[in-house]
Amino acid sequence: MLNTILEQPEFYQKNRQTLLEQLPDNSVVFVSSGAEKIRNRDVEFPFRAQSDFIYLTGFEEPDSVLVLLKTKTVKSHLFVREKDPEQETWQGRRLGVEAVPNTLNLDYAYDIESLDDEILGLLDNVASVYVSFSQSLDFLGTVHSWIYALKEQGRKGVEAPKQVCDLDTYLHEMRVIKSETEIKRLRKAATISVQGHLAAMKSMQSSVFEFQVQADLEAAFLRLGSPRVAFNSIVASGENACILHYTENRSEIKKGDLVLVDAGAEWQGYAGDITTTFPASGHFSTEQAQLYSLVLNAQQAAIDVIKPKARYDMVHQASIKVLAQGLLDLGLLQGDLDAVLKDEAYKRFFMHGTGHWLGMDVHDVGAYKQNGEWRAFKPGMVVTVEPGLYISDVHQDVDKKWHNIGIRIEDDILVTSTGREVLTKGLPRTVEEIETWMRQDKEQATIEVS
Ligand SMILES: [Mn+2]
Repeated sequence: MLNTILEQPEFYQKNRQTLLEQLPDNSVVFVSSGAEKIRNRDVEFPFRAQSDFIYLTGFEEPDSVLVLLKTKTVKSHLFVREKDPEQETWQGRRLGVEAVPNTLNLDYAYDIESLDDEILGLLDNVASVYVSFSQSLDFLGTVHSWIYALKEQGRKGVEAPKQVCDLDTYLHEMRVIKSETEIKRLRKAATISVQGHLAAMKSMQSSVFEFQVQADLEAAFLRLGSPRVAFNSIVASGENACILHYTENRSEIKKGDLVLVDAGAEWQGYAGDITTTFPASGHFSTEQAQLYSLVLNAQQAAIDVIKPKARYDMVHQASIKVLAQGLLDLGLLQGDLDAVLKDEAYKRFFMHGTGHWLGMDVHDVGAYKQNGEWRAFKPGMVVTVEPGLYISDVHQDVDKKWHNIGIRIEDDILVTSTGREVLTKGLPRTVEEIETWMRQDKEQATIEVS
């Protein structure tokens, strides 16, 4: 039983076909799965193949290279690690060369060890090479070394490729618009992520430290079958929540703290991405509640603008407008709304964007602007909406009662033909809903225990 093969090989076959249809004749595509990385001594980081590679193969082993050739015919070639009983006993099962064609619906397979030799034969008379310009320089260097080797053979009549093109232009544009299969997977990743966040809130009954909340959050992901987190979980209490990518998760949670959890599960290669912010005690202070409700209003205003043909930047515009007005109303900013928006004074408390594409990568690929214009939404696009406010002792001029409050609220939104669908449904979101949920949950838990 191999765990490195994803479901529905036909989905990946379709992706390869759609990609090649867009490329000119006499083209070749190279996509690498990536290599394992040493963490320390002989311990490796958990391996996760590059998303482009998974998108075209449904396969997750390291040291694999996909070669798609579009000449007179269209052929797919995959280089993988050969089977090796001894290595597999120590390191884990491998698919092996022989099983590739039938298992992954690919035409030819080879041992990765023979890559440099085989590739030169495949590249003869190919005019254009397509490779991701956002992939590691190591791989781009390897591709260049093949072209160089072919050029060396020019006197023997070998014709080397004449241009290297950015595969991202085609492949990442495909990945921006999600198919039905992808939407199902994103929905599942969202559902598991919601369950993890509920577990994190419930965890407050028995947790003293951030890492204990993380344990319950990620336990829920794993229990529901997610093989890994989509990105390193953030469990940030009090002032830590003002560090946007805080992942240490080591602090003791104080009773009056807000706890910010930004985490998502992965499902069949697709990411969930949710942020919840809730009071450790189950009860918001006045200032926490005021800021929280403001962020929630901003999020709702931002979500409301998402529909086909709305421009991407309208989401951010809607959220900063609500946040800026709210900060003025609370006396945290001075002046009038137009001035605050124009000179971006709100950036002191809200310094990031309101969202990003979501897909196989949590910050998914795809252009945000086209020809200098923010692009318009289309059905099948998936974005996160995640306004926030962060006030800490960095803001010395701000009354201390606002300090150490970091709030972010994030959901995953699918653009549909008629508007939008929130994929991450099922979380208590308003101040009242959260307080009620945490109180009820405590009561239920007490009943369970007794
Ligand atoms: Mn996000």
